[in-house]
Amino acid sequence: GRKPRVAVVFGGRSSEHAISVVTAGAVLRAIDRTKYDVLPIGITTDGRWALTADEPERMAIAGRTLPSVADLAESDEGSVVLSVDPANREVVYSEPGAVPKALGDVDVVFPMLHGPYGEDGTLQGLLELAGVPYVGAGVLSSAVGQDKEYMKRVFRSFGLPVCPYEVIRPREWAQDPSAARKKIADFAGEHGWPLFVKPARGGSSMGITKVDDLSGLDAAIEEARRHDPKIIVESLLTGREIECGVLEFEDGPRASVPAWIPPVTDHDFYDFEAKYIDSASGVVPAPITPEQTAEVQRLAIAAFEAASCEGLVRADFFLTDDGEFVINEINTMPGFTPISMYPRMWQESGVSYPELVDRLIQAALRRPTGLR
Ligand code: G1L
Repeated sequence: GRKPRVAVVFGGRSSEHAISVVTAGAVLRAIDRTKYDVLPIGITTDGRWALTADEPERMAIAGRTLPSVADLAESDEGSVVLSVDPANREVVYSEPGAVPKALGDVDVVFPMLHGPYGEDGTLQGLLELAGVPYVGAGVLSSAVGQDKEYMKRVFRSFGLPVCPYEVIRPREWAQDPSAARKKIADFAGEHGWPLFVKPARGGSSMGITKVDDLSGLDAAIEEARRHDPKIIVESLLTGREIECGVLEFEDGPRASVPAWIPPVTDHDFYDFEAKYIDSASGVVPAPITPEQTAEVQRLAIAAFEAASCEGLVRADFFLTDDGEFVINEINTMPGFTPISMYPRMWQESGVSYPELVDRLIQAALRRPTGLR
């Protein structure tokens, strides 16, 4: 029969636009063209959907130039609008004001967008409405994975160990900042300084400040609130950062060989660039005992199940100095270039990058649409 058609959706209205383009290039290169047809669909930084050339070699960093969908768009204007017709799952293409023309069916979408409107469940909801299967996390797990508060609530309710935290909601800060300040001071009194002040939602590490005492608190809250009006305060855990990949196989989720992320010297913590670009610094397999490996793999699969994940997740932990694992967060759309931690952990577990991409597409194709 005909080959399944995979639409790779990438770019988007995010500061990580170029990372998404580079990663989509690697995925396009890895997809087995004897098995699948591909339809690359870019989203420009101003939110327009555009068909792009199937030319992964143009989707790399060239000298000092970052790739962008605007440069790849096949339309001169870059003003192509795409939608999926729910009646027949057909991708519809139209210049604004022109008669839409059909591009043919799409069997599965590979979403590769960072942050709001891509990673948070909204694109996943659009695809649910259209009845098109897609790779990776669904609406609920995507949304849980984007909200550090609800992530902790879900993990805690499933018996997973989480670090102490406190939340300042938008209205609390707007109506009584001194009460909010006191809440955090009391938290520090109980759990000690320093604290991390973070935007509660949004995947990247931007807007995060380490605070050593009360004098730095207001500036850190204001900085986090520039990214998200809801903020979360967490106590600093001393110990080692350990990550573990989970991948859905035919018979259910399996955990990868874990990795150790050594502390970075020139950054205060494992930040944005470190996460996506310098991930070569991660050590795979993590230098931990076989018992600790088994334990973190068990916890990673438990986190995947607790958040009702599908396809894949990267689960990030602290291994405290007293030998206890604490789950820090899950990432439903982890860094995904061939040198990123998630693909490297699976490589070390015997799953190559092309096999990983194929397994994700197969898992999406197996999945029923609608309630599951
Ligand atoms: F679809 C998957 F497999 F779930 C998937 C999608 C996107 C995994 C990883 C990613 N990652 C990215 O798109 C990105 C890190 C390049 C930007 Cl969010």
